[in-house]
Amino acid sequence: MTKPKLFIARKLRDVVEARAARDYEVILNPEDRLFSHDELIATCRDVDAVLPCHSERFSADVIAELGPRLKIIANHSVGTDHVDLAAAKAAGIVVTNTPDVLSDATAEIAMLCMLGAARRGAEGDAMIRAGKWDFWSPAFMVGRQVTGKRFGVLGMGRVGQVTADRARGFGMEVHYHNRRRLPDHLEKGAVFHETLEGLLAVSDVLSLHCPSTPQNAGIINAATLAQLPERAILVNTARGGLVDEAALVDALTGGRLFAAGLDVFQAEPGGNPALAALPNVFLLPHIGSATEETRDAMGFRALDNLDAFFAGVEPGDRVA
Ligand code: 8YV
Repeated sequence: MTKPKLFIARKLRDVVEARAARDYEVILNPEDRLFSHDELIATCRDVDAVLPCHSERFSADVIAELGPRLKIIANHSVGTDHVDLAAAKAAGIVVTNTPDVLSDATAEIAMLCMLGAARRGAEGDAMIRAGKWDFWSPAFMVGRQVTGKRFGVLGMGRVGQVTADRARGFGMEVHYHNRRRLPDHLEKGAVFHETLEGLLAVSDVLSLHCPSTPQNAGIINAATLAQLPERAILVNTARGGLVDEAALVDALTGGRLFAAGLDVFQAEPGGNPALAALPNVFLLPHIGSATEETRDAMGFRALDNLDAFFAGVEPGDRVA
């Protein structure tokens, strides 16, 4: 039987690529570079399946060019905002994602962002590396303690719930806003706020875990930042598009916010130079799921979805 032809859009872990090569005729991207719009179309037109990351944008105009051969986009990501799901559905292309397996890794990065922001991790690291640590006093580099503070979760899905568990481990009181209230066994005593405003008012730390949809674009902006408690901390490990970065810069420079811990940006790769210029921002380059364990699990999960599809079974993680 001929193997389906699969384009693996970015470099994956060797074990994942080896399993893929066993069951598929694999096209790799050995230089691991971001394909242009035209290259993506040309490559995907000639395969039965593609396994992309969040970096490959399958907009409606890309999907319109893909022709009859491509049958499935098996994402190596939980987020699917890089794929126009309606266009894929209309074109008869199945779309899957990789939920659950990255929740722990992303929750760890959210804690790193929170602590890096609260305890001035970036500032301290930069000072020593620059050879500028020439002073110490009890008044030096004083941050904010998170223990006993209120941890606000915007979007209490899988990642939000695991992140809330980690925050509980730091003795924080969990609050959340979500489309629906969770059942008791998932809520675990967290305080549900029916409105975003209700959550903002109590979030000493606000951590974003909602999907990036057109409705959520810029949901954290000058008006919403102004509703946080004085000197709150913003953590974003979800998507850069959720935050109006110019408003965030203003809130951080004006002292309205104490600090921010950010793993995602509107412009990636690269980030935002105005944010990078501020001492009270802890920055990471979109590495929420970047652990050996999680990257293996994500790769295998994407291959499980492909295997199911080509065996004529409904993939477990179908989103369109
Ligand atoms: C990835 C992500 O880093 O899952 C997501 O939505 O943003 C990240 O986990 C990425 O897409 C890895 O392929």
